[in-house]
Amino acid sequence: REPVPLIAGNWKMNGLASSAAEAKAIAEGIGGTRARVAVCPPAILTHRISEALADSPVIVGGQDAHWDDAGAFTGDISAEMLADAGAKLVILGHSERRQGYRETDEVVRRKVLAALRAGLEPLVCVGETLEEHDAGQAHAVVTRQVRGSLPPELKGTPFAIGYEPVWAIGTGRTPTCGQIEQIHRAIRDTLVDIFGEDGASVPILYGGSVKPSNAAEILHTAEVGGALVGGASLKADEFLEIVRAL
Ligand code: G2H
Repeated sequence: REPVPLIAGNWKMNGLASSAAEAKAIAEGIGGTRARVAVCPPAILTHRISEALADSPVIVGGQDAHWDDAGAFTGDISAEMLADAGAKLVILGHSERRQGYRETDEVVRRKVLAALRAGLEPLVCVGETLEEHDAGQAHAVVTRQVRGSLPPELKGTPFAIGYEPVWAIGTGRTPTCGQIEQIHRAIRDTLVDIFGEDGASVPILYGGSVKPSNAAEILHTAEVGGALVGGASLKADEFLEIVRAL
């Protein structure tokens, strides 16, 4: 089975109540795409954006969730809370969490399990730093992250991978399509190795400075099953241009 492409907007720490209008504009503009389209607003907007997108095929996602279901974790949000507010998906292990909050593969793996308990589809991010890239370790780092972050319990349930080279995030620098294809193939081989045939239908998204001007070429690269879009997902018209580039 071919993966169904997924194009997800990661708003990061951007957006206020007024962004419900932006979400609506996205829903109104996606007609005809063969991709699944998701927006991942800050957690506090999950409910409001879900309401704005009710009756639309656009999926709402979280950007992170705790590994436990409930308890004394001041400031944290559980996967169940995201689901309760209308989310269907959750980004886990984004490099901004791995770097800024020292999340390890083990932490990400536990968060994936929490997402599964809550019925959320995990979108698990991996990617090498500039140092690792320059040292020729991209392949090794990324496959190690895939193995370490994905629990066997994922077998048979929908999930997606986001490959985001850290040096390409918000920097305007993007790898060549050849480089993207190479890493995506390594991720695919690892997924098939872990999950057998099921691994072949997992969408592998590219993320890192995807914008209208480079979207078509990236989205048409072999083994690219969609995009995780940050900065260019904040304005509906830019995000829609990316969706239409597929
Ligand atoms: C990578 C990406 C979205 P941007 O983090 O997750 O952000 O498109 O701004 O590089």
